[in-house]
Amino acid sequence: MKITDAYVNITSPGRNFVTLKIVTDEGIYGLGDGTLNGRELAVAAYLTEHVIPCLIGRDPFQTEDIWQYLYRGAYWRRGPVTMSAIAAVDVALWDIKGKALQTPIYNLLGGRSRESVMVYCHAFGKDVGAALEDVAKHKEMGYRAIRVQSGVPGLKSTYGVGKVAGHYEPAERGLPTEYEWETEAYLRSVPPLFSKMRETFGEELHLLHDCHHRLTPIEAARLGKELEPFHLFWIEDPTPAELQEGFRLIRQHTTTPLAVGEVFNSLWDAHELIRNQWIDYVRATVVHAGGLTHLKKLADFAALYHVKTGCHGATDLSPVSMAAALHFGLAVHNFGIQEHMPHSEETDAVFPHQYSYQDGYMHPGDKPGLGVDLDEKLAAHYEYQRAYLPVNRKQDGTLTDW
Ligand code: KDG
Ligand code: MG
Repeated sequence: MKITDAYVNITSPGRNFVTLKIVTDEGIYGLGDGTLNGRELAVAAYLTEHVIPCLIGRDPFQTEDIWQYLYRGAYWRRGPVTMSAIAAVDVALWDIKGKALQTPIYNLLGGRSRESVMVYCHAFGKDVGAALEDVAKHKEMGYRAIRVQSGVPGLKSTYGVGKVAGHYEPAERGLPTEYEWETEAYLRSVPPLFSKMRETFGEELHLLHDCHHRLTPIEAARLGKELEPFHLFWIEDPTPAELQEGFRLIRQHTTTPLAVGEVFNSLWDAHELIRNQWIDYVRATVVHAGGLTHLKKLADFAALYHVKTGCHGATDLSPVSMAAALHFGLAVHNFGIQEHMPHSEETDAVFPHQYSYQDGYMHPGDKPGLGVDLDEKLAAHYEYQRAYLPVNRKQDGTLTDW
């Protein structure tokens, strides 16, 4: 089998998605997601200008060699644009492989290690009362694990809390929105939020929280310690992880489990975190971390150190990535949990898919390959719209992590 053509589709059914389609001489095609929120066209150009010309004529079964060719062969390594482009190619090739062999991708990654994949959803509210209502609603929908974010008294906006109830989409059209931040107010607000959650919902429900890179290690240590009585499943991205050693300090002070890595692009971003057992869950995703070929290596490395997966699954990852994540989650032994932020109806219509949700668990379906398609005609109705993630400033005007 040979690759005869490949092209990038950019569509915006409510939000932007970049999809790579790779076509072969046997008529089988594969899809890969290359969406990088707020920087979509950089990945599209990287693919169109630099990657696609190198793919034509290659054997799509050579996932390892093509991965190495695009990674090592480029000389310039890593970074979100490069690694998302490589991921798009890699996932599309696995899709082709599965279709050619008439088997779902999870069978090519080791087969089923479980019946289905536990997912966590997002609940939020402008205050504790509204967050309680939203958690109750999601519990009713069958979720066993719920991420909880709430507004911070004194701040006009904060990460994870939508302007309207029930809907949160961080990227906004136009130039970046500015959010406001004050660490002390945030740190004061989180423990009472989770105290109320436990008091209301008991111990069984898994509760998660995303700090979204906003704390220093010692502030994160304080938060982790104060949350210990409420037995969280994890706190996520407590501090920016460029300095992997920062997690040593957090770890020395708290038994609250730590998850990190939605912005990671490779195993090397998590190498020290895993090797030193400073984290419990690694959140790197199939799209931003070089595809299934690389993520499988990362997961296998993490398994040696009792670190589990907890892959990113926000709506800026297209249904193509969601399907890939579910095949991966069904197969890898050290699966922990998968994030699930359901896509809009418009997005689901553009990407018809086999995966399904039931009672807090998801399944990728048993169709050969990924089990996702792209309706190109429908996609053409939704033109790309420039959008950005917000930026964040402290109350004195200093730019800080969003
Ligand atoms: O594009 C940025 C989002 O994917 C991110 O803000 C979502 O932190 C996030 C999460 O945990 O889903
Ligand atoms: Mg996050």
